[in-house]
Amino acid sequence: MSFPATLDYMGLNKPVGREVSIKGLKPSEGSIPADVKGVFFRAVPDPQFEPFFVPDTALSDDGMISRVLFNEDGTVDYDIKFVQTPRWKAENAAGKRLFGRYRNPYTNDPSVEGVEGTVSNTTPIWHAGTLLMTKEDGPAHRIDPFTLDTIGAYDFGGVLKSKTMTAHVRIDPDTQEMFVYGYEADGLCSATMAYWWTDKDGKLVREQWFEAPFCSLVHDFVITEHYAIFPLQPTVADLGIVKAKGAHWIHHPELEYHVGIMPLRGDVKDMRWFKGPKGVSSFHMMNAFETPDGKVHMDHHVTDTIAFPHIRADSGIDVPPQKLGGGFQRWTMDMAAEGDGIAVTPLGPPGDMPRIANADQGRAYKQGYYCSMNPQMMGPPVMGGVVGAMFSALLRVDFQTGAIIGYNLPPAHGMSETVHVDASEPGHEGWLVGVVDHETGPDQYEHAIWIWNAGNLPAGPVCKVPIPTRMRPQVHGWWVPMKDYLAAKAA
Ligand code: V55
Ligand code: FE
Repeated sequence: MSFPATLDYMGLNKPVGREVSIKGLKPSEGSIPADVKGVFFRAVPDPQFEPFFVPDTALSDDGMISRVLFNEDGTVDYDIKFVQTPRWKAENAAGKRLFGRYRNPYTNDPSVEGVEGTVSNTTPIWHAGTLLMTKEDGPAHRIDPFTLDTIGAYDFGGVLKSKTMTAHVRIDPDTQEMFVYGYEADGLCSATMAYWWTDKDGKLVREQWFEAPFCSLVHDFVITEHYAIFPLQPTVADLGIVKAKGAHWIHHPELEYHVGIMPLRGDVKDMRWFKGPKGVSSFHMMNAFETPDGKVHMDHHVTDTIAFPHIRADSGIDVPPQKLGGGFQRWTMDMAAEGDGIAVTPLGPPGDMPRIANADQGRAYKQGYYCSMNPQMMGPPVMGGVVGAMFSALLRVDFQTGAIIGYNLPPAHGMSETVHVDASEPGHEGWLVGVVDHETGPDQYEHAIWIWNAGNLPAGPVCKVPIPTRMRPQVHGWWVPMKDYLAAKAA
């Protein structure tokens, strides 16, 4: 197969496409903390076949579900399999790519008309013993957590009406209810959004639809104790453009970032829309919380314009990656006052892939973690991943002191998003577990799982477990403690 010579398919992003199973791995340095027993599920995009619409984007690569199992005996097992979506099956049977441009059915091979086109490549979600692979443009696909085989599209027991489900859900730490949404809920480029939640057992409680101010790329959302918050970046889908075989997303520098806020278990008719700065973008929210003065605060990673180079190109926005401004920001919306303004407070340097302890979801919190770039990097970043460059630093934000300190990866190292693992020891912040890639030579990579003490990142990793196979960069991950994993097995 010959993939195009673009960053989407070169270097670390070179397609691997191999299902592997490796058992009994051991640390090369340090030892695995006793708290780290369970499963690190990872979503890894990897294309089966080369695209015929060029340039394509890594966002369209087929989803693979990867499992890093931290066994009771201190060994680690590594497995990865393709998510067998209808699209994967159709293309596998044809022996070639049939779907064209990113989320543009008008560029597909006619043989796949009506075939679901999602690749489920973004986040593995675990709730109530059910494992899902998700992507925001279609239904989730249910995965057997033990065989990693695909069970099929998931519609919450036949009741969900939305045609799409986000890759970013939120789980209330007190009730274990799962809060979910979908955009383009009733069809391509529609501004209709769906919002639903389930009880702790995964049973859908209520699904509602509402009209958003525009069809936005709503990649993540966030909850507080009493509110659901929908962040609509000014990145817009237009059916006319898509029908003309154009881009799904056009970023609009003149349009305000909109934030919709409604009661968490309430009615969509009570949605209130706030307006932030024009033309800015953000994909991931670290957290949100309320203060007694009636304000809602949302912490997220903002860029001055859209972070994806292909969307900038399609939107006629000429900003090279190194000129992309932005930072970690707190946006505050006043629910006790009239008006639609948003107050912006800078919190820290640019980055992405925020993580918090599950118990802090939606509550005032003391610390959070995210990936960033090493400011003293010697040499270029390791190229790879969906935006083209891997992260090279892991930061801890202390919200009480405002201090942000962390750990810089050595030169020629890059990392994907971590997962947070709780500690049993009271007062211990827990652990961060992630994959680190080392570029050992031109087109040569070594990969390992690294584990950090979340409360002491500058000390460096406490443990490294080499994974002796070529790994493609991950998007998001999910941690499942061993007792939850085994309970699902018994079910
Ligand atoms: C993102 C990722 C996607 C996607 C849309 O990280 C946005 C943002 C991996 O797929 O389809
Ligand atoms: Fe995401």
